[in-house]
Amino acid sequence: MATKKNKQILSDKKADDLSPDIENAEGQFLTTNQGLRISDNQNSLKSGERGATLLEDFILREKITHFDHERIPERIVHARGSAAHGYFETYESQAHLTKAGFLQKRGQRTPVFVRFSTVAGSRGSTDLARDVRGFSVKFYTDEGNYDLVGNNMPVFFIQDAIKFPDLIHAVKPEPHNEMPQAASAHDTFWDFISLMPESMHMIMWAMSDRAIPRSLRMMEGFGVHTFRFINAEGRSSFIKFHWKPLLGVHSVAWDEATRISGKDPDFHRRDLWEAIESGAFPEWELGIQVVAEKDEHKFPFDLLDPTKLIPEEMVPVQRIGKMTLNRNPDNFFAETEQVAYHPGHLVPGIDFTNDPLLQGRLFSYTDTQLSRLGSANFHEIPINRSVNTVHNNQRDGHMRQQINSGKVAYEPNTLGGGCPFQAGRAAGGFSSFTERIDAKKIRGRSRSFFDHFSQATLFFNSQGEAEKAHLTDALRFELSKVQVPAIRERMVGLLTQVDKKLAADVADALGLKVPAGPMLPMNHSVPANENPKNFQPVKLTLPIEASPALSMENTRKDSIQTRQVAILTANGVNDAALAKMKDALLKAGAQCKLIAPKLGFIQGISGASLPVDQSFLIATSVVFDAVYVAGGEGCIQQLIAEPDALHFVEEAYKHCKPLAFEADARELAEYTYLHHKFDEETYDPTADGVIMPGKGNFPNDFINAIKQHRFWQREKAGKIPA
Ligand code: HDE
Repeated sequence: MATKKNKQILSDKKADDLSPDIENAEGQFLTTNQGLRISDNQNSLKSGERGATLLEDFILREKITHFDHERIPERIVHARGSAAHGYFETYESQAHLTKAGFLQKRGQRTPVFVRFSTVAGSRGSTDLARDVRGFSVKFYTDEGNYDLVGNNMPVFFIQDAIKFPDLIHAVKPEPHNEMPQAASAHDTFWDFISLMPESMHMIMWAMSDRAIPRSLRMMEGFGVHTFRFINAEGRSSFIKFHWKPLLGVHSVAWDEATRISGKDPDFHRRDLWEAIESGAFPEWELGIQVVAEKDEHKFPFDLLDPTKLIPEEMVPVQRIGKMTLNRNPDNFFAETEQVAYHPGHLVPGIDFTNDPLLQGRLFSYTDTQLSRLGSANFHEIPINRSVNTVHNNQRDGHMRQQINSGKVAYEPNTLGGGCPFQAGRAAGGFSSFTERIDAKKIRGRSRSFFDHFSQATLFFNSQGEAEKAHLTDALRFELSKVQVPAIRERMVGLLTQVDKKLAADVADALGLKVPAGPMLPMNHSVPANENPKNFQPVKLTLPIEASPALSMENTRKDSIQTRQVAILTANGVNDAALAKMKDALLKAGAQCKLIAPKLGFIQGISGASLPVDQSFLIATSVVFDAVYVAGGEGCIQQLIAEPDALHFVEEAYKHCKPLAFEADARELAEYTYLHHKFDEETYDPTADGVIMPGKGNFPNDFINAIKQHRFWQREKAGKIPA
């Protein structure tokens, strides 16, 4: 039961609800950690003006000692992350499926803290690495914390937790020289993968554009494993969790990702922070796929196998609530760095399955907190505290915060009136689903885990033309970085089982012949007691050949909310036309930046002076979604004389972004690669996302183009020099 105080916390979610120790130093004196006021924070205590520093200087020693201990170990995986506070609101009661308290009533709100992350890189690595993204949600429910610790891809590389250290050792920088940082494009990763056919489905996802999201706000989230919902009658249903972003699912181009990594390695972190600061709160709907207990075996794949998804066309996703992120953390370390997620943080009504990857995770997360946060009391750190008050007989330990009164720290007891006492089911006590188990103790896997390719093929077949091309290019890129030819050959061998053309296209770039099939031996990927030399690819038939839900081309494209538009301009700009375009963009929810040769102000032809947001010295097209080139004779001539402006336009075009030119700005386009666009009589500017004033409504045409996100068809026209 939530206490009165905590109920209040749940109902009014103010900035300091979950972090009661927030400091307000306004008007306060500087003190030591013991509260002593400090009179001089500029000079250490010395024996005379030019003398040595005295050991006695306890103020200096306290300050430096604390500084020396400022760091804690970064996460072994998912070290680089960004987080935000918000709330989850339930759409309709899910009582028929689960007794979880936070899913019982329409409109019920639960505070959340969400951390997004990359997996492979260190804490300071770039946001735009090709990688899986972590998507961890802590629900502060009044029955205790519930953590949904998922990823932005619905499957995983391996089937059994015992392979996780191997996978991570393979993808991390190589141990002899600590290279490369935050990249899978190196020998050890592909050596491992080429021996692990079970990874092929996940490899398709990791090589797709899902691995380079446009924004953390524009990616899906998945619980990955199959979980259970348990209702009040004790009935269990299998559940797959989905987070669906209301802004749609969008990615950047790979070339763009590499450039963003140089121009703004904090691109995703900044984007999340700025969206929340500007009041454009990111939103996701929580979706569930529900499979009745009796239907567990009706699929041509195993629900316990984390390398498989349930296609949405087979089991539709029901949307049961919405999450809104509306507050940035006050302190990165205290919140984002110290938050401790754990798939084993459960509430009544939600339970695990026997997925062998999930089972291993249940051990790992507490263990890792002990080494990172350094104490069994990590649950007392403000960001990790349950809003439901904790009562138990666990005591003491490093940095204990709670002061337990009385002499009773055991149960059963009479001296404490028997308290705290067990909560039966009726009182909201957790009880595990009573799954029947009657089995031999073995080290092995079910035969139903041995189809490694059918869903990899399903994913590939479901991709649009541009998506397939990007995936193929990603494999070519990654495998070209591999130094050992045998690893490349083994990978092409595995790809033959996914798609023959994919294998041939990748082999071509690597200068290889396509082998007939996978090369042997295939490590442990055969059922127990069978010789790895006998590995035979298993490929089951799925009832569908493609799943449109797996293609980003079918994502929603109905909004330009928070899209960043670069307005290229200079003195002599047609400010009336600029204002018309800018107003329309802002009204539709986009954000605009004025970019000019110099900082300060530019003069419009009507005499208005406009403040410049960025000069070409720091501006870069790769952090924008679209470009508008303003008009005005003087403005255009200055931009034509500015090589960075011409590069800006070409680069945005290369990355398939929408561009709009005022009528007289077309002259600038003549100086760029785009010149040929306007030469062709048949050219239809709107189809290619290059917009000029014409018959339609100019700002509207541009807005519609931005909604499309990218015009990947430009890539087919050949390489664009930018
Ligand atoms: Fe994790 N994982 N993981 N993982 N994981 C960690 O826990 C681990 C797996 C995921 O934002 C660690 O607190 C094992 C799958 C996310 O703080 C560690 C296995 C999925 C985060 C750990 C897996 C995830 C982590 C490191 C295989 C998607 C970031 C720091 C059995 C469903 C959480 C920490 C955050 C973090 C172990 C596999 C998601 C070492 C052993 C599958 C999003 O405990």
